[in-house]
Amino acid sequence: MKLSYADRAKHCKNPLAKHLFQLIENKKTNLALSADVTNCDKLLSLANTIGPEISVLKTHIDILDDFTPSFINELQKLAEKHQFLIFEDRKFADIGNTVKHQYAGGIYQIAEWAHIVNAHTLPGSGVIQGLAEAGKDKQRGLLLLAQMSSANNLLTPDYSKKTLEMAREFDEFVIGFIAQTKLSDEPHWIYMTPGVQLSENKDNLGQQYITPQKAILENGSDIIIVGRGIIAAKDPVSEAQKYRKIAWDTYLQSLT
Ligand code: 5BU
Repeated sequence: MKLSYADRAKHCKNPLAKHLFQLIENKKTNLALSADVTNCDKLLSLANTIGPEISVLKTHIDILDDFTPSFINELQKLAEKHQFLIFEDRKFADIGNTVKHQYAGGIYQIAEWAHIVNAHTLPGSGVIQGLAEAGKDKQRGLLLLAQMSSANNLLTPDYSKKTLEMAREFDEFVIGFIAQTKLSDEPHWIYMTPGVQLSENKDNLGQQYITPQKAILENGSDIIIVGRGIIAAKDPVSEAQKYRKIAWDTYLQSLT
């Protein structure tokens, strides 16, 4: 029998992973919003209106045209108010020393505010060690990119398997994976899946979509990440509610 999110919280070494499983269970939402807009006010408005529906808000901080450090304070207030975690989709992919600086420093100071970040494993485990040096004491969590949603990507099954092995070496900092399908039955890993829409679509730049049902029920994902499926809809709030209900009902179905 499949374990509930609450049961899986008990298996986590990383305190943030534990917190996220509990948050999902308490708030009853396994939906993440990919808030891919280029303007701070628009992002804050999405965070405020859709915040009640989600467990995670995913950002690309470097696509904001009008970023200022005060924007982060506003976003943090909304994360507190609506109880969601902030995931900066930075996809670190360099040697440990460089990613440590990219994570902690620069104008964005990502480690100060992003509960979760992600990294490619292409450079080897130094990328994880470098990020852990800046993030572990702040009780942050790292997701490794094990698979991607885009057409013709180079993340082969062997690459995914080696990514899982690397994660196991650093299971106090790594909380799980960005993946299309679950990689193992170990209950502490969190699987987040981007490339999700209500029908199996594509965009014209290589993005490929699967449905929430396929992601959660067939592929064993925990959290679906939805961007344009919600933010490009006529009524983003009601669309988010629709995705939330489908994702949660599908999770409940997967427990039976
Ligand atoms: P969309 O609008 O739902 O297609 O947005 C998907 C988001 O997830 C977008 O921010 C991408 O950068 C991100 N993404 C993805 O689409 N596919 C992947 O494999 C990874 C990230 Br990793």
